Amino acid sequence: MDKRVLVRGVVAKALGFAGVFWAMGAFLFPVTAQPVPAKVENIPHLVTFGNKAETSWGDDDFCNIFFFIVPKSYQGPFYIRVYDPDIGGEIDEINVVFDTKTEFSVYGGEGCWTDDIDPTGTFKNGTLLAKKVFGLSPEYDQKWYTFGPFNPTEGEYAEEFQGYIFKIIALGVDGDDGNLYNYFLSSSATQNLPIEGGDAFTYEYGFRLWNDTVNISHIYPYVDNRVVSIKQTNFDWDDDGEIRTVTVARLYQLNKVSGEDEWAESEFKIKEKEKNTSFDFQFIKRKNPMVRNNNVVISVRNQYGELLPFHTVPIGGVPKFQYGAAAKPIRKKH
Ligand SMILES: [Ca+2]
Ligand SMILES: [Ca+2]
Ligand SMILES: [Ca+2]
Ligand SMILES: [Ca+2]
Repeated sequence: MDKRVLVRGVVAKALGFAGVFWAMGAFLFPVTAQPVPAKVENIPHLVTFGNKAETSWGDDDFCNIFFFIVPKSYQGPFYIRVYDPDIGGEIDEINVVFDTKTEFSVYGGEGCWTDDIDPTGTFKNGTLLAKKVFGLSPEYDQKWYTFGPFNPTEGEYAEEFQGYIFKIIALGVDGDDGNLYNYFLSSSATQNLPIEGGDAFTYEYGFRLWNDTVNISHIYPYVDNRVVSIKQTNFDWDDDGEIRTVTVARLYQLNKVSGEDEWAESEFKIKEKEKNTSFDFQFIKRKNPMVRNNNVVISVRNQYGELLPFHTVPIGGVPKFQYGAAAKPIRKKH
């Protein structure tokens, strides 16, 4: 059984009648996780800078790693498409002149996920399936480049996701400009056609915020039942507005926010109700003066120091604070 269906089932049971309707929503309104960032995240673009950039531009390590899950029920070829893979023209962030190169590489096989969960590790484990370096190239400006076709079984099989995992790494290999881009997991080489049950996740999320104060971006770490406490880390938030944590048991909580080229950390204990749910980190920009071109890097670790995954579509759905939940005593297990 699909893990998120299982999770929904458990949560629905806990919520009773209302929860059953909420859980049914998964089947009535299937969500697609294939655009990365996903619609529910409301993030304009991912961002990776060239390795000669100052980290004050908002990228701590010039690397973004995403994992895609192709469900075992899907047997056709599939593609990983990259929007605006070039560094130049529209969308991208210039530093004097565009002179940056980004290497996109796709991995499958044993270890592509299980050996590379921490972005400070080697991160190129697994079998290299495809690679391409992009620079200033108008032919890819605001266009899609397609990696593939790939066969799902070329991925690393993960029982817990009932699917095959693939990894794509965006690495700044030269220059000092910002490459902004998006991904799509597609069943077509020429269009964005979602794969039913497909999913994507990352452990360290490097992205661009909107250049307006109306849009709120979100990311959704999944907190499983082993998690006792988490540490949320943000890099180069530039003293923009607020980073809020919303959960089933928190109306909202403010996180410590970072300034220019620095890290900030907030640690908090997980409540019983929050186990096996997704958290909603909300990025609410300051209205005046507005911070433009704000790039930020976010990660979350549990009490063991393990990174928690951000699924582009939250497992169990977007968490909503449940009024009255906080007033109920927590039943202790003996
Ligand atoms: Ca430059
Ligand atoms: Ca471009
Ligand atoms: Ca780009
Ligand atoms: Ca920033």
